[in-house]
Amino acid sequence: MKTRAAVAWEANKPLTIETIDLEGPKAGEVLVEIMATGVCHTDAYTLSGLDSEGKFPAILGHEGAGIVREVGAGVTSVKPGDHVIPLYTPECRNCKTCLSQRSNLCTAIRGTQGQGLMPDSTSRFSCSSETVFHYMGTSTFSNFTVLPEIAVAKVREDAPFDKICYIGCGVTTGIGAVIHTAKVWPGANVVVFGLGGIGLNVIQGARMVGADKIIGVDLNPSKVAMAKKFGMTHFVNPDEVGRDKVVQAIVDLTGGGADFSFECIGNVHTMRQALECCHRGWGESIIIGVAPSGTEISTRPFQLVTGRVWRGSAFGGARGRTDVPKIVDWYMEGKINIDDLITHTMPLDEINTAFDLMHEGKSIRSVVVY
Ligand code: NAD
Ligand code: AHE
Ligand code: ZN
Repeated sequence: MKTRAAVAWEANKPLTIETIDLEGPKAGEVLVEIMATGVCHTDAYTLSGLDSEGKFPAILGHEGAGIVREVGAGVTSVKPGDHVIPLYTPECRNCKTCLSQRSNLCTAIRGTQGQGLMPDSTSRFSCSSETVFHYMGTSTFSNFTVLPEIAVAKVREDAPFDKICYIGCGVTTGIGAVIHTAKVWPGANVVVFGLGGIGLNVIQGARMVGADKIIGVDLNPSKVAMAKKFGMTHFVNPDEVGRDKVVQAIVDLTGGGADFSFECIGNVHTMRQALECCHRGWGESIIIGVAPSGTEISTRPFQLVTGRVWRGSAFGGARGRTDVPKIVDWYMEGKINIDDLITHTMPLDEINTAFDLMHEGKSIRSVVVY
């Protein structure tokens, strides 16, 4: 079939809207009509050329919601008409990792996904006979996309696509990192580096679990009002306190250091600060931000010897097919706020504006509605 998609032909070039060819679903796969997709900083990261797995030409996008239109042979868990959220972290429930119940990082299709291909090592997308690669197994910047059955979460049908698409990455990543990865306890002091589409969901998650102080760190003071609305109690602007004094400012604010910190920027310098502002003996720092390939984190080993813990979180530690429908329910029950974080909505033709707004620090989340 033909479908409209925003194609990334090469790094650092605007996406162009094309009519492309899409092959139908093979065994174990489903065809999904994407109704809406968010634009996450990770899409911009890959478009920047700094992602070691970035392949071009590709159809980016990993924060979508849509409707199953066709299923391939053997598909049993969804049917045409079902509403779904694509999962860049699938849940096969059969691999060593899924069976371990210790991690959400399902390995069933991770190898081909990182190569921009479907599990049979081919692409379903092409444009004028040229292969176009998939991205994160989802490619939600295409109106229609093909996904493995294990990479869709079936969700309730009364939930609005233009809001729940954000659960496909940012909402789940931020709230999940608090509840699944860090297991933040009531009364904990929490620090959030980066008050963007992810960090604000960490703040919302921290407030949900009853954190005490929730300290935000960002260079952009225009993020403060929204962060306060979601639960931030204190703000640290590195340009005001001095970039080399951020750790001390947080240690002072928390009476010794944070119980938990979350790095939601993707910068190895702030990752170090996030670790070092944690409380001696037990403070845990969770890396969420994706740093450019080739960069490395560093700290004095003494920081770890004295009890600080460095951890990471992908997709908030959430098991997609199990946890995503529950987060949709939380939204529909008014337990979490998504609407206020979606600051911009646009048609596919204007998708490059979403990247511009992100780089200019003017948006939290932009959502493309097909
Ligand atoms: P965003 O652009 O919306 O927000 C980033 C924020 O960081 C902005 O508010 C910006 O002002 C702030 N910032 C930038 N440099 C800073 C600095 N040096 N000091 C303080 N603040 C600074 O991005 P986002 O969509 O929230 O994504 C954040 C990061 O999380 C990205 O690296 C993204 O790739 C990553 N991410 C990871 C996962 C995961 O599963 N681990 C999921 C989604 C996104
Ligand atoms: N290809 C990148 C990896 C980027 C990365 O870490 N991605 C996160 C999700 S970001 C969503 O916005 C993730 O899920 N990681 C686990 C995994 O298996 O990729 C690079 O830098 O090489
Ligand atoms: Zn993302």
